[in-house]
Amino acid sequence: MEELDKLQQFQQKIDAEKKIEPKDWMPEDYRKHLIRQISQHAHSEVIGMQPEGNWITRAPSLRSKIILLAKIQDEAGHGLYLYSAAETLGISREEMINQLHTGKAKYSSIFNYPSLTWADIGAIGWLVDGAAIVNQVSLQRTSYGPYSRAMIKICMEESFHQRQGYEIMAKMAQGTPEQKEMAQDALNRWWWPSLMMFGPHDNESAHTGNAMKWKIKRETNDELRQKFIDKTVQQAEVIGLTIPDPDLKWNEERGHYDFGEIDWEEFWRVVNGNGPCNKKRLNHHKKVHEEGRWVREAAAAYAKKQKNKQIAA
Ligand code: BYC
Repeated sequence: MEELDKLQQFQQKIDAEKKIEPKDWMPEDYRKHLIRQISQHAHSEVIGMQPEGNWITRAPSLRSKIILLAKIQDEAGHGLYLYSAAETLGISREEMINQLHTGKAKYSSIFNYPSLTWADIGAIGWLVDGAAIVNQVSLQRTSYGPYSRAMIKICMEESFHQRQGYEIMAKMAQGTPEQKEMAQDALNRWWWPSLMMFGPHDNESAHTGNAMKWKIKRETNDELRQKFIDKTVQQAEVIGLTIPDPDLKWNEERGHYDFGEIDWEEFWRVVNGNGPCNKKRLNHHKKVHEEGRWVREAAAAYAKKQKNKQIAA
């Protein structure tokens, strides 16, 4: 009875749009659901640094190099906020990283595609960060306080990232025929994987039911995907690029763009570890994590020393 009362009060709080904070009572399934989603979100930010890092040394100007470096540093920061938000739910950073390394925790499918040309850096900023913004603006209203607050800060930085990418694409689309072709090729390769970032169709999405009930997610996968498409089609038109979907058409009645079917076989193949770069991304993370062990140990030893000094004083 007591548990039922607590559950009822919890749901009432959610329904009244009140935030759940770390020390509040919450059902175990809510806690687990959040740990899964927030930690996977954190892993995505950190793994997402790899395809972009590939171009730091080859950025075409000092200005573009500085901007790219700042953007990648932001992604690391986003990962850290999110790991901290997940830690408030009672899981350690070590355990989360372990789940990533053993394949128990996923990260966004999008980062398993290679960044082949400089235009890919444009496409990642424009489309991948653009999709992330649509998803994360919605998550600013998520029911868990620390996650919601992290999203507010992250979204401010993401909008700068999206512009960085769009600027690259706009410049290349207005450049030489070869540059325009490169921009179009990047759009062709990144368009469909960007749509996949929003996850499976609602009727195939195992977690959406609970996520909507608990207001962890405020809009469904399909609703967010549609928002992203509606917003992005015109941006492509403005810079003279063509979205690679012959079925893309404005639907006056629905007030939305209709679009072609996503290749769900490809989506699940990538999600399940068999995309073009899955093994490379994970192996790189494992290697660098191991190489950084001494830094973590040194930082922990220093913190302990400082604390002991403070106690002694
Ligand atoms: N990739 O029931 P569903 C960024 C999994 S990074 C891989 O619909 P849910 C950026 C899903 O986890 C952006 N896996 O799940 C960084 C579940 O498997 P598990 C990252 C996917 O959670 C650097 C299963 O499929 N953003 O911004 O209700 C540079 C069933 O799915 C994917 C976030 O993480 C996928 N695309 O909905 C640039 C946002 N889709 O967990 C940019 C936060 C689904 O049972 N996360 N799966 O093993 C979310 O909003 C939701 O978790 C999702 C999925 C919409 C992703």
